[in-house]
Amino acid sequence: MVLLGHSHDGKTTLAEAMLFASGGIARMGSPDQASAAMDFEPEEQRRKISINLGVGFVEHNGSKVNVLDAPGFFDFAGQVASGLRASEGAVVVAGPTAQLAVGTEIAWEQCNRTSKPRIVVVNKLDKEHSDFYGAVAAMRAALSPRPFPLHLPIGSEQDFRGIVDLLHLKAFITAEDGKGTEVEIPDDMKARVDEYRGQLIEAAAESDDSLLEKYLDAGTLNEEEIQRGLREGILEGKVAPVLCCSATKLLGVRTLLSTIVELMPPPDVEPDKPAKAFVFNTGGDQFGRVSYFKVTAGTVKADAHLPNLSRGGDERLAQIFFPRGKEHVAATEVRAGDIGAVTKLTHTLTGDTLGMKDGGPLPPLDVPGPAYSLAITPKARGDEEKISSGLARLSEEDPTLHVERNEETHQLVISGLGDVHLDVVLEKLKRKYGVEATTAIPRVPYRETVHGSARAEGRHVKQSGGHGQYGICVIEVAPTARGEGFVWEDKIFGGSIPHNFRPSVEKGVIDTMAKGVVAGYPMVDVRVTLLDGKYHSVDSNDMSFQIAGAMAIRKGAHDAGPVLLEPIVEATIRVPERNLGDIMSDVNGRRGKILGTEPDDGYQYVKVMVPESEMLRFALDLRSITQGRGSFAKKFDHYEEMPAHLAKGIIEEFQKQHEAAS
Ligand SMILES: Nc1nc2c(ncn2[C@@H]2O[C@H](COP(=O)(O)OP(=O)(O)OP(=O)(O)O)[C@@H](O)[C@H]2O)c(=O)[nH]1
Ligand SMILES: [Mg+2]
Repeated sequence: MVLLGHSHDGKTTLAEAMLFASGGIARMGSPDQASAAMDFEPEEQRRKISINLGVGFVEHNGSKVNVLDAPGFFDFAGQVASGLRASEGAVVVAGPTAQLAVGTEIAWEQCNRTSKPRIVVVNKLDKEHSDFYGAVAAMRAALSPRPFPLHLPIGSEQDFRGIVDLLHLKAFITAEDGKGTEVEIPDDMKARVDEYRGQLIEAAAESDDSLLEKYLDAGTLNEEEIQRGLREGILEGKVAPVLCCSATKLLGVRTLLSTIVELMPPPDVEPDKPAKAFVFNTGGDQFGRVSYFKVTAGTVKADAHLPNLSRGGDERLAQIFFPRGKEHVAATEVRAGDIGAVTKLTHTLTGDTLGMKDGGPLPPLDVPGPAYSLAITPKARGDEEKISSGLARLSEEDPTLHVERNEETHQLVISGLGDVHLDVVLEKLKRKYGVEATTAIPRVPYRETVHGSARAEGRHVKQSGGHGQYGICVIEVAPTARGEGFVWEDKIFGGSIPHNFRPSVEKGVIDTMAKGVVAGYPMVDVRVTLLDGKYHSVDSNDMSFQIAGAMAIRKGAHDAGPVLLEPIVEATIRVPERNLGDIMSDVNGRRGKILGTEPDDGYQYVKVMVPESEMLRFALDLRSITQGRGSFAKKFDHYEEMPAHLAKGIIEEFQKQHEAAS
């Protein structure tokens, strides 16, 4: 079971309560006190949010329930993907007010997209101004499938003290230790109980044709039938019952576990096949790297040797265990449908399949693509190696972290889902690999070219005393078609420069262009024609003509009207329909072009072409425009001439720095 929902709605606290209520942990910790089992990493404890997927389990009524605590913060959506992949169903944890949170909406969508059965828990019902019925109404107004209550709260706010179970028509008052005592359904709730039980029976009936017939005939269903209908409806994703709870007061926690055992589908597994396991996440702790796996077939035994079906090689699973937060509960075997973990695999990464050679690997993990990038440099000189190896390790553990050395800008660039994600990466670099780094907005790999053509002479003559230097060349600089690169033409008539020195001129031109002529970016799409020159039978040499070539291209490019080309990316942005107008004007403000839009169930896909330089902070702005509902993917498309006034700024800036440096 994976706990999903908006940040701060209480998933980690609820996981803690589930562990405590079922005796898995001796004391009830809290994310506020840095003592929650699921939030054990320092980066989580400092921020008081979950960053990694917490993995644990509880035993309840003779069944084992795996509890995965996903982070609600958008930057850690990769961990949500891991959690969804490893679980049969989701518990959507919602806040206790009529204000529907974006995170609840997103969790809903994730369940729909991955066809996960779900139940909903309205948490924090002990809080002042909490409003169970308002929360349910807000969800019913916005979400599909429409949720409906399975439990109703007895009392509200500080007086919230128990639960009416509409399926079994029972009421419980909960003591401080979370144990319930059965009581009569309070008189003043009877009308409500009737109303919501009616809704529940209807929902159960609608999930099965034979039940619907019976319901239409008899006007009601018996308890067994309701239960069967609910199970089927939940499994098919058509039904989403709502429960009530206060995680901090241990209220509704046992009833939640009972409901999971009773109504949520058991894992769909093949116990008799050869062992196969999917590594859905990788973490680290004092014992080294921990690989979390879900067994999809057969049984994984301690000390097993399993081939890695995704990247080859064998792994020995020396010690396997059931994780409970950072605690390792030793295991001798992990059966199909269950979750286990193992330390010190040698080359297996998140998303890999381990298994006997029977069929291929399972489909890889579906994580969001990179949205936000920063250039990273070590604070201390000489830490370059440390930083690259640390980042390599971290990106192996986190498939949403990408590391790349940009060959054009010579920067080391890290990309992830947002600024907080990359902040956490920096903290981990420091804590685990002892290296501190600074970041900056990445340089955009502009390129230089020329607009018109010009003739220029390069003259390198030094003949005062000793061995002289002599090289003079005349070239013409002109633009080529976009993408044609560099074209060299030799049109010297006669022998004004001997054949052996002409390649020297070309080399001088090419080397200078590679370094950039006007703004420090490589010059491309230029045709250089060697027209004329002079040489000296004693003083001319290779170097003199290289220098002459360099001088000529600098002057020629300058006179031919230098321009900058900028990379243009094609992006597909997904936004809620109501944000379409805002996004269109935002894209216009980024000098972008809208290529088209396509509706998708309340959302719009907007395809755009935008200069890369305008997209550097887009992930953050998109998030604030859509409150986190929007997402996008981009890829490089082509280079385009940059507007003159913008190019001028960059060229002048470079010249200024260059003068200051020389
Ligand atoms: N009053 C009250 N407070 C609660 C309850 N459950 C959680 N909280 C508090 O809500 C805050 C957030 O709780 P968390 O469990 O960290 O929330 P989360 O959903 O895990 O948040 P993320 O990890 O950021 O997604 C903490 O201060 C908890 O003490 C509850 O039932 N009642
Ligand atoms: Mg949490």
